[in-house]
Amino acid sequence: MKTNYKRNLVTCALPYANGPIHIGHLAGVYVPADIYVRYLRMRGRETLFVCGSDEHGVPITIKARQEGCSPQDIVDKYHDIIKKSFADFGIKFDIYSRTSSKIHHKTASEFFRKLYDEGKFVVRESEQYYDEEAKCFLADRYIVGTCSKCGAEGAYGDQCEKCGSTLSPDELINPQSAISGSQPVKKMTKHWYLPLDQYEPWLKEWILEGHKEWKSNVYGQCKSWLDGGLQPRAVSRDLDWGVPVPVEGVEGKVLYVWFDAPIGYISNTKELLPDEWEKWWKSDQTRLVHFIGKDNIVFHCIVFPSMLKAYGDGYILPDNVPANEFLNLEGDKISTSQNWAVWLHEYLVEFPGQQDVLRYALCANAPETKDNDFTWKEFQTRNNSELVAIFGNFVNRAVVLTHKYFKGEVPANAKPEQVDEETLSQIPEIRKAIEDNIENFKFREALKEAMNLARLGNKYLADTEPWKVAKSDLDRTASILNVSLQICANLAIAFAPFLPFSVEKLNHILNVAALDSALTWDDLGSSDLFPAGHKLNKAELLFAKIEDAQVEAQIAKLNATKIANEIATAEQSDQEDPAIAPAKAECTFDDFQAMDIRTATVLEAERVPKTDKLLKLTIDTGLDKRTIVSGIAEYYTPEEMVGKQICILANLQPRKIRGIESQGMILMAQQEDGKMRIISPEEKLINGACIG
Ligand code: B3M
Ligand code: ZN
Repeated sequence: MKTNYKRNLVTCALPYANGPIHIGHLAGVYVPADIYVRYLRMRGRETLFVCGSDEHGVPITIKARQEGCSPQDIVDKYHDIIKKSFADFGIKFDIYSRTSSKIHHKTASEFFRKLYDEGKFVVRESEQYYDEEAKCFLADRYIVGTCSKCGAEGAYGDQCEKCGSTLSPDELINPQSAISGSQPVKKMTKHWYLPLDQYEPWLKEWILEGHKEWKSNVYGQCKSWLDGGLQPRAVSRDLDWGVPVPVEGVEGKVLYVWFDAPIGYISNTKELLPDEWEKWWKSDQTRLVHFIGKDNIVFHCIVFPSMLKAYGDGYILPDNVPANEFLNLEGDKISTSQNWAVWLHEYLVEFPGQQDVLRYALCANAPETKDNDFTWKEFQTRNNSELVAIFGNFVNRAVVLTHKYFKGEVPANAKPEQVDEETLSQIPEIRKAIEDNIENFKFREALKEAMNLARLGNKYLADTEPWKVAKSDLDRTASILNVSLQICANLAIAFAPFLPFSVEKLNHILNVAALDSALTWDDLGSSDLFPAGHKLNKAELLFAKIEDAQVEAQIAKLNATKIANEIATAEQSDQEDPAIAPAKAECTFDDFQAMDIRTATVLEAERVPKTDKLLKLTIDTGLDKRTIVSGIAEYYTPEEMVGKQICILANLQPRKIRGIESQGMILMAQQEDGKMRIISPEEKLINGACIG
């Protein structure tokens, strides 16, 4: 592991420009990265902080379709909102650009083309779903159907949001195009693949041997990908939104968003520093660090490094990828579509000027090692019991007392005592602890240490009681306040990476601008930061108490969201399952005759493992014994089904459900409560009796 780098290139995951930013984004990626960068800069280490909007990919086109506008309209709208939120919360990128920029298209296109020319891709033809009405191939997200794992309707071709399973379009029952509603067909298409399998031995060496220091959640995920064996990954898509595949004669194909997005880090650096960008990307003196969320690990640790390795030409690889886990909100997963989130632009309206409170609460509770929960109650407690009661209170007492007894001028340390030395000697230890934690991406611990410095100040005041001493010994009071103000100056340094707005306020109160030189990280631990006679500004409260009514209003707002979601779901299922379904279109006698409807008896029944709704039935049709998988587990137990005579559609095309071939369909009727009942003959009939 190399340690003596000259400069740091820090990147943050490029957020998709299809929605605003919420607390989950901030806690997982942007607050920790910003703390890290502010810290590096305070230490005088040359640092570049790069981010931007990810403006390609299916999430953008889906949003455009939902809102009835163009993808460009969507990214223009959200890019501005996101950029503003970051600026509002003090996330201070050197550049926040976007992947729809010209320079990005050019950079990504050239990147692809070089790999293409050098034969670094493999070409594969495969069958993909195609929408014949809309005349386009369907991205996995654009195919909806019944989840074969849990039976839920409305699952996507890449994921079921109900049970959380990762799916492929082939695992959907009754796949439909989300664009036209038609049934998609399979059609051949050609794509370029990055043969990750070829990079596997190198990746194993580089990560598993070379980067054992990575966070265990990151290392662990990489290890399980590598142990599972890597497959070639398609780097192009049949879509019309993105960076066009730069190959002559190829149309209607773009680079896969996960191919172009990480190149965005490079493009954005180029945009900012057209003449110097290579020093940041192609020098072994640069330390590259990617801050991301856990769902992006494979792309930043495996795919992008393989792309860079394939490209060669001196590109560096990430030295660390400190990914965080997820933040939940009041016990539930944050969800943009369910509006289950705290949006930054809304927070700012409701808690104006209180960005640092959120930065503090999110860092103190950051999901560094496991998923964590944000609650408004905890937010209030963090503010009232820590920021207000510890940090703010200490600073306020020190400054107010200095105004009271010494006209706001730092008094000379006229009468030192041992307790002063004992107190001050702890600051360098706290500094060391903050440094070690930040360098190891343990921002929660680092923040705790900074707060311990404020605790130390409070304890010192409680032990020395200057307000009492002042009655008899002004020299000793002078010393106590001198020490207290030195601690205040140290707090202004220690908290600077975490709470930039409050530290700016504190610096103003302490009149740091009037010092000969600004406070730097190297000053942290010094007990000599203010000369005697240094004039302070007026005392002001650093933090304001958050009242019960404020957090109750937030909780009420979330409850309203929950109720609205429940009503929407209920309405949707009402629409989907009306008690009396509308009449269907006319059919011909031939259509009817074509259906082979018969009686059959259930011989065996069992639940399909890991599903709520599916039963696997073995039935006697009179013609044969066969298997039918049916979504009736919600209405009948396996025991109830065995021995029942039922009606089946016997000549329905067989299809695989959860890997089991289902040969037919059981006839059922829906009741007004939505429950399904099987249709059984009134009296026992022979099996195989034709119904018609
Ligand atoms: N836009 C994904 C995400 O927000 C993505 C990150 C790209 S980083 C190159 O999860
Ligand atoms: Zn499911």
